[in-house]
Amino acid sequence: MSHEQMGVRRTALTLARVNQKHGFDCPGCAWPDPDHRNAAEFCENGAKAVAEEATLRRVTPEFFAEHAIADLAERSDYWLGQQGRLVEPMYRPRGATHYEPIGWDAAFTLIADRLRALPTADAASFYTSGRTSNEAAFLYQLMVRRFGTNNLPDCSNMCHESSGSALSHSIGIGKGSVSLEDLYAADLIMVVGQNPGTNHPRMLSALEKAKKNGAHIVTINPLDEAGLRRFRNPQSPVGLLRGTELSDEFLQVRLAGDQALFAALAKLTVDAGAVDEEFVATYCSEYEEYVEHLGDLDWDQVVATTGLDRAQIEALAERYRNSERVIVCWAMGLTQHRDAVAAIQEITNLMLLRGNIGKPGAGLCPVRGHSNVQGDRTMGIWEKAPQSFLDALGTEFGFTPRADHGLDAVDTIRAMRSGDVRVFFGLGGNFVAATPDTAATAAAMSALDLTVQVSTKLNKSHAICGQEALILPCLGRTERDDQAAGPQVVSVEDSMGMVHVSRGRLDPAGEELLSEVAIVTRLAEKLLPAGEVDWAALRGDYDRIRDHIARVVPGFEDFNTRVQAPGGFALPHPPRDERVFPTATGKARFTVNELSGIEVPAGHLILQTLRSHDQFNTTIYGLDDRYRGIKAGRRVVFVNPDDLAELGFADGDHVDLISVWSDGERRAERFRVVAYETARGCAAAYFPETNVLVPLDAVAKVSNTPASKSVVVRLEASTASITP
Ligand SMILES: Nc1nc2c(c(=O)[nH]1)N[C@H]1C(S)=C(S)[C@@H](COP(=O)(O)OP(=O)(O)OC[C@H]3O[C@@H](n4cnc5c(=O)[nH]c(N)nc54)[C@H](O)[C@@H]3O)O[C@H]1N2
Ligand SMILES: Nc1nc2c(c(=O)[nH]1)N[C@H]1C(S)=C(S)[C@@H](COP(=O)(O)OP(=O)(O)OC[C@H]3O[C@@H](n4cnc5c(=O)[nH]c(N)nc54)[C@H](O)[C@@H]3O)O[C@H]1N2
Ligand SMILES: [Mo]
Repeated sequence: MSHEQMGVRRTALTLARVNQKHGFDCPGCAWPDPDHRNAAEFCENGAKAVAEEATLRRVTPEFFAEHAIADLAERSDYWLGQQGRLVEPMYRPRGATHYEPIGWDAAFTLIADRLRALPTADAASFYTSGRTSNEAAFLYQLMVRRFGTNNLPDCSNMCHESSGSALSHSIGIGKGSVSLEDLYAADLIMVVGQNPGTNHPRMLSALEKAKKNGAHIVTINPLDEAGLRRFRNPQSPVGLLRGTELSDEFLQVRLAGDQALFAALAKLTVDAGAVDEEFVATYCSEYEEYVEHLGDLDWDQVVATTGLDRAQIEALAERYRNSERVIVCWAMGLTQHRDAVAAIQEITNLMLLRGNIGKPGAGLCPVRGHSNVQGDRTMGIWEKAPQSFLDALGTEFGFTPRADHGLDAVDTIRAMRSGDVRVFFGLGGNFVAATPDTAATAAAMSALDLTVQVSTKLNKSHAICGQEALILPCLGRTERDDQAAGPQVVSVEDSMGMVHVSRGRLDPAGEELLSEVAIVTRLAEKLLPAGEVDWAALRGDYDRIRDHIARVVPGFEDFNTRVQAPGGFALPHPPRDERVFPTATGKARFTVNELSGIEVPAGHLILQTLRSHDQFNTTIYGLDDRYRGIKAGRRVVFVNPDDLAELGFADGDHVDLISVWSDGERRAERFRVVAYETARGCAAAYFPETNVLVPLDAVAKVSNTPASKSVVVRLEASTASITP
């Protein structure tokens, strides 16, 4: 596929430069690179992400003249992505049926005029997707805050927000506490609610090394995901290793059963007298309350909620207490549930019981998705940034940033719906397709006065757009970024808090393309009073942006020098580095959360919405899901064969999926049933197609993340004749 899109020579040149010392950071995922990089430290899915960006196809003004916006809105995400790279700024005037070309300067003037005409700065919301570089993100949030709002939703709100909420409370920092070296030194690694074979293929190499060093690997998932069981080295397209079983043990937990599972493991650890008393006494608070709460654990509820045997749980508890160094890794299988924050805090509780944090080979490892989603947060892309950050930003730039909280992703949709938000600006991403409740969100988006999308590729959010709309095409990470002071590099932060440079080398896809930094600074020049910030100087030389970052963000001192080091540098993490826990109690906090399962009426299933092997979020690379045996189709629903029999359906039937929620029913038509070994009572289907089923108000407590992995549905024989 890469060859077809990029041409053979370009493919070879491009792939050789992914994650190399003088190359660009892989846009595929946020998994870190080993110190001694393999000459071919890329993976099949990293290659697809690069090919998608380096494609030779172009979306030209002629294309937009040919295709009405209404026509584009009918196309699939797959078709839209296949059209190629966006190369010219495009504008939809109010009432127009088509996009037409517009000059950059006119585009920036138009956005600034519309923003300034709003009754309040809070009538605009500024979204970010996680590919944006540190430099662009920092300037973007500065511009937005200087404009006067904290409405800075980002893809994190739909992703690892639950991890951030849980960990900030419990250990005082919302980031994971392990490095790659820790993985190699662990005795026990639990991979919970994550499918690394597809979504973090380079993690498999790390797990393989950990296993060689003696780690025992346990996976906890409703699905027996292929990469973990039938591992092939992702470094090699054909697979160097044959048939290694990476995972030693598989616990087929029910959807949303993890909180109960980890509470049970904690209870068994306490009952066995295996608590690290010294660690708990020295570093933790609220232990007594927690142990008292564990005393009430109801085993019947645990078995019902997890779908696991008590004996299985006891065996894992024994393994846990006999392991000196334990790491728990997790991703969306934990974060996208109503009680996600509680489940992650339960994992933290278990880890605290035995001091599995702040020592080599142990710790908490939320595995981030987008390649710079963690860095964007560090740079202040956060609707509720801490006051210390706002103070430092204000001091550096001579203004007083607002201290109140802005809108996150879900609240942005609510505010669009109520008319309080009138302008949407997206720095990357595909808001309409990635967010829940597609019908409601699309209606809200279409009613806006203005939408602006800074993008590399065509997507649904260009087609389902505001009354006035702009598409601003930008450079991708693989491309050379020439500015006044010469070629520029940007920086990113991986999932383990390592910051390093990314240097694009390919010729830009079009002459008109601007970098994200250039787009933000040129808009800022039009929008904000002159003379406050020398935006042009920052645009000309990104070192100057990094000088500001060095003074504002803790851990970035001497940024320009340190980022040049091979492999970059590590950001401080007090719990990991020195067992310091900057929480409200000054200690690591045990947290009490009541167990409450999901109510599933008879005849219903819990549906999780997940990724196929052939997509990157809303970008669809192809229609197969090789690891799950699916060919040429995405409208499939995986259901346990026993559940199928009970419900009166069979493999190959076509069904509508109907989700039930307090405000009514939502329907997704015509999915092919696939009998599949998932946990009983659970089903799975791909997003974004199933986002129509996720109610806007079905969110995780505290984090407000859409609960897109626990949608209560029923199946109905499909009467729709054509596949939508
Ligand atoms: N190729 C590729 N790479 C990607 C992405 C991509 O789309 N394509 N997306 C990137 C992004 S933004 C992210 S956030 C990550 C996502 O990475 P993942 O979190 O691996 O992505 P999902 O496909 O959502 O898979 C969720 C996994 O959790 C399991 N699961 C679901 N619910 C539960 C539960 O209640 N309990 C447990 N224990 N398991 C559960 C599912 O069966 C599945 O294995 O990947 C990143 N990398
Ligand atoms: N039902 C359900 N919904 C989900 C999820 C789920 O598991 N289930 N997962 C959620 C998660 S974890 C996430 S992170 C979100 C993802 O939400 P988003 O980040 O909003 O979506 P993406 O599909 O990653 O965005 C793809 C678009 O980004 C643009 N793009 C790509 N590279 C660049 C770049 O370098 N610069 C710029 N400016 N634009 C670029 C392209 O135009 C492309 O079309 O979706 C969430 N939605
Ligand atoms: Mo994500």
